[in-house]
Amino acid sequence: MRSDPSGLRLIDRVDSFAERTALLAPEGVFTYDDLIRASANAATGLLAGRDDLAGARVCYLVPPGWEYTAVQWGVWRAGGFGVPLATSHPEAELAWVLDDAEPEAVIAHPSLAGRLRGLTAERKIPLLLTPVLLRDGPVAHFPTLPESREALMLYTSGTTGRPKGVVLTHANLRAQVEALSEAWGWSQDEHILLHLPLHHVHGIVNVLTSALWHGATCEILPRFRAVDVWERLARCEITLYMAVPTVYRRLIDAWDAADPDTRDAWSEGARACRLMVSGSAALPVPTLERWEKITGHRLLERYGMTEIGMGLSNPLDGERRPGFVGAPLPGVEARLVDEDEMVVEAGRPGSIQIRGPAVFREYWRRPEETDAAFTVGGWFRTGDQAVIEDGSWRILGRSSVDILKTGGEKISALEIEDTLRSHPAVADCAVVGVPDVDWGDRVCAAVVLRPGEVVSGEALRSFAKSRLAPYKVPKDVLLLEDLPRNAMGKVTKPAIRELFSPENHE
Ligand code: MLC
Ligand code: AMP
Repeated sequence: MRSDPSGLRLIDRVDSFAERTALLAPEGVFTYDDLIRASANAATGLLAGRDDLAGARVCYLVPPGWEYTAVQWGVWRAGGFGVPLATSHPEAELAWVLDDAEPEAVIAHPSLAGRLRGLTAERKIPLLLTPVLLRDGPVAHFPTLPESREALMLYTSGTTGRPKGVVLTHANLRAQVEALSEAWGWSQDEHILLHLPLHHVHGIVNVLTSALWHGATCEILPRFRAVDVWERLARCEITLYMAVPTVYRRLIDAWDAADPDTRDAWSEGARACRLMVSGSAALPVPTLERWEKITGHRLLERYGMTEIGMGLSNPLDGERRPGFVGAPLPGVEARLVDEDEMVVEAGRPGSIQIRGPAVFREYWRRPEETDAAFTVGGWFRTGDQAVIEDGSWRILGRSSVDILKTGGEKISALEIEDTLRSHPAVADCAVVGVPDVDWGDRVCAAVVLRPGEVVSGEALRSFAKSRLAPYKVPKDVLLLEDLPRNAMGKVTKPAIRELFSPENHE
């Protein structure tokens, strides 16, 4: 079906498994040939007579599934730079990405287009709908692309300001997928279940792109529901499963709530899986132990980051120590350094730095932040702390108290504080992550109102909800007379965290 080599290995490999099933999606069942055909239609529409999009950004807001995948490949085949938008984001977050990425076009699924119509019209950006873009027709010739071409821009929160775009090239994606292929023993016979959001490396690279690279089958659920996942596992077809710790905990809760026969069927299905992986946040040891009891699987925990893909992983074969994330993946150089950026002595904690072909190129249009993120020798400063014990790495946490992880989503406390401070009744506020068995960090806000103002915590949550992604909205808001400060007048976040501990909180 395909006419030209693309220069992109992911696409050119398809010839050897064109007839195989690529996706079991909410929209139906699709082969690799179908994917080539649909993505050719999308690429033709995007090119609109040109030879190459030459790295122009194309944003897409499409629910996880067949159309999402066809659009992503279409953007790549046309030489475009894909910017997936998050289906959970309100207009204000989408506007931020549009203004930062400056796409030449935005693609939307009709069910989500309403959120983009006003935004694209104001900015005079064409809005293309998937049914039109994917419609069959004569297809163009596509450019042969260098692997250095930008492939994906994924937005990530940092300590400074609003989310920034992480630029990943096709070479980065290939390095990420190849590392996981070798380490986790991927094959064409794999059948992986996917319900993770498709604006992050976890869902896009570790699950979807890895499956498509191998000619395997990716089964996509429209969203996460614990019972749906168990029912799919119970059919004993799924060979690979990857999720964040919050999801494993939800699955355990659903198993506990089920009747004994159902539990047996679910456990048996999970046992039929070849490998189950956890990552994106620390896996609590009790969750690992309980999961092993229920399914017989000791979860393979790995450590990664949007900027680096996956860095460290427990072994496929061999000991997976609870609370540890293993060792560097193939092709990944990793080291621990002290505050002077000297490599620490064996057994001492330090900051994780990563180097290798999987590491991102730059933060989009932020040369200073990019420079600050890398050492002279090209090591990326992750901002995470770890220690190596008996050859295995243990993550100790982040250097900054202002970066939180809730349900696998990284968020900036400062961004949420800025949003709350933009409320006319708010004089000051501080956002903290309170340790939580379900979310990892539970996002909580302490707020001081301006004199004479009366606003409820719930009203402040609604205000935040209209401006921020739902996972950034504080779960608890505490109204205070003043924020706890140290002798220097600086807000003390540990003291604020204490205020949210159960004994201090009605
Ligand atoms: C949803 N909510 C969250 C949340 N997700 N709140 C905090 N943290 C989250 N992660 C909000 C909802 O909007 C809702 O708000 C309320 O919490 C309850 O929602 P829910 O229905 O219980 O949540 P659900 O939609 O089921 O989502 C939970 C989840 C999801 C865990 C399935 O968050 C998820 O898929 N997380 C994975 C994220 C991920 O892929 N991260 C990888 C990043 S890449 P309200 O107000 O309506 O009640 C990376 C690198 C690496 O980290 O190493 O992989
Ligand atoms: P993100 O920027 O969303 O890609 O999130 C990356 C961050 O998630 C890392 O910098 C870590 O802080 C955290 N993380 C990912 N995997 C793990 C893990 N297995 N254990 C602890 N933290 C993790």
